[in-house]
Amino acid sequence: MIEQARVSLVPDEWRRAGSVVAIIGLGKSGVAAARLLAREGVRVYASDASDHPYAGAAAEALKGVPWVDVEVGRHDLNKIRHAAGVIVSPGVPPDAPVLTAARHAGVAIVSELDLGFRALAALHPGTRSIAITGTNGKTTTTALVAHLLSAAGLQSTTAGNIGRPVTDLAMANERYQWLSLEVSSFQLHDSPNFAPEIGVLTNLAPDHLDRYPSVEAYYADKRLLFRNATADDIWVLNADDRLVLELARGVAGRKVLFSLAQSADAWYDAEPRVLRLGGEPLIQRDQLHLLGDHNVANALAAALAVHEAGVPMSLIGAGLRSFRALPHRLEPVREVNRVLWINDSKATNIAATTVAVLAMQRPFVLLLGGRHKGEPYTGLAPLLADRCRLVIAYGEAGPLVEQDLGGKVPLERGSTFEDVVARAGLAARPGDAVLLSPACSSYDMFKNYEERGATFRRLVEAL
Ligand code: UMA
Repeated sequence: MIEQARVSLVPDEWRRAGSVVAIIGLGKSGVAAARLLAREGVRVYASDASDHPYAGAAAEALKGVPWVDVEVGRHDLNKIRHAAGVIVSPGVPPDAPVLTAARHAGVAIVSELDLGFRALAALHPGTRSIAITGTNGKTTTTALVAHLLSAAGLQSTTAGNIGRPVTDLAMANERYQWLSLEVSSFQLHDSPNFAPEIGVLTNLAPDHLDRYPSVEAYYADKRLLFRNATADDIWVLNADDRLVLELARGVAGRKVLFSLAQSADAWYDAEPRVLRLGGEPLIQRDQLHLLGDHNVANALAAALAVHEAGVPMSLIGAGLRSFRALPHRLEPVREVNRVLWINDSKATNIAATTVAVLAMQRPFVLLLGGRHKGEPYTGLAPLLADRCRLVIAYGEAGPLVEQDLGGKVPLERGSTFEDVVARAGLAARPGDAVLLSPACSSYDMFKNYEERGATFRRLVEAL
């Protein structure tokens, strides 16, 4: 449980006359953090290096808020060096010059997640949290956890990387018994006070190599999920992932395991196609309306987490049966002339595209490309040999995709996103699927993966 006595909402020195706290980045996180601090009477200098910060209109609106000094287009390093503290948005890399300047000046840097978690403890004592991290599956698992808690009649909601900054939730006049928090490695960095009652680690695979110097550095940030582990905590771990088990080795608390391959606290019994929890049958595979075995793993993880939170088996089963795929995550969009179009725009790395490809039960055309994130595409080739009719490589990564996969699988290059969808329509035959699972970020052509997925949906609906 988050204890009020343990942490105050903000450090006392931030409230002193003359103190200013610097907020770096004015996306959703920075805007929410600025609002919270201003409400608490803390003076804020909030800046974004871009002329067009992600949350443009919201950042603009902050300009009218008393106590907040907003600057877009640059960071005033002098103000930041003299700040009482720095709140950093997850999208700002630790080696950004602005953070290096703060660090050299001895200014403490904390994440927006940390600020939000402290604020929750102070403003909503007694609220408990289940934190979900891992390379893939964390958003679906986070949504599933909240869905299962709500279906069991508990007051619950989601926050964190899934979309709503934790600071925003802390500020709201809403009361919850349990929170389902998706936390990214970026958010875990600089979060010394983060201490969920239950933590879920879905899986680990290389990702974000455009930001981290090594895969070990990325895993080290993931390990910060356990930084405040105590004997009372519960850790829900993937028994099929050696890296997950290694990362959690020696961590205080009770560990419970889920598996697709072997008997565990929650596991998939493949022969009768039954998901089991605590040795008892939970639901039939067919009653879970999600594509792919990886989603069975997500369902087992979520079931185990809420079971540990006290939800009875029968209510977990009913909740799993009523859950539907989230937008942009292996989301069936539409069937046209017996071709199923699937939006998996959220797949921004090789591991995510791998699970999508493994989930395909029919021949498929794969749309692969966007902004390259550092990993080679060669590992996909053996998986595509069986059912992939055609790869359409596009975006900035198009030449690299072609270099890695050309000659190994049928491949052609697309130009605009409209052209890519049109080519897919021509190549797919009745009974096929068209899978947008790009293995790349979207920033070469779109604002974010949501915009890429929404564009795909719009083009598919116009077919
Ligand atoms: N910026 C600077 N200076 C720099 C670098 C960046 O000012 O040196 C600015 C950018 O111009 C931009 C802002 O910082 O305006 C970036 O903010 P942000 O990217 O942190 O954006 P938010 O809107 O606050 O969104 C963040 C998460 N974004 C990232 O981690 C990249 C959102 O996760 C999250 O939903 C939100 O907080 C609420 O918690 C998105 C994401 O892509 C979905 N996450 C990654 C993923 O899932 O793979 C980790």
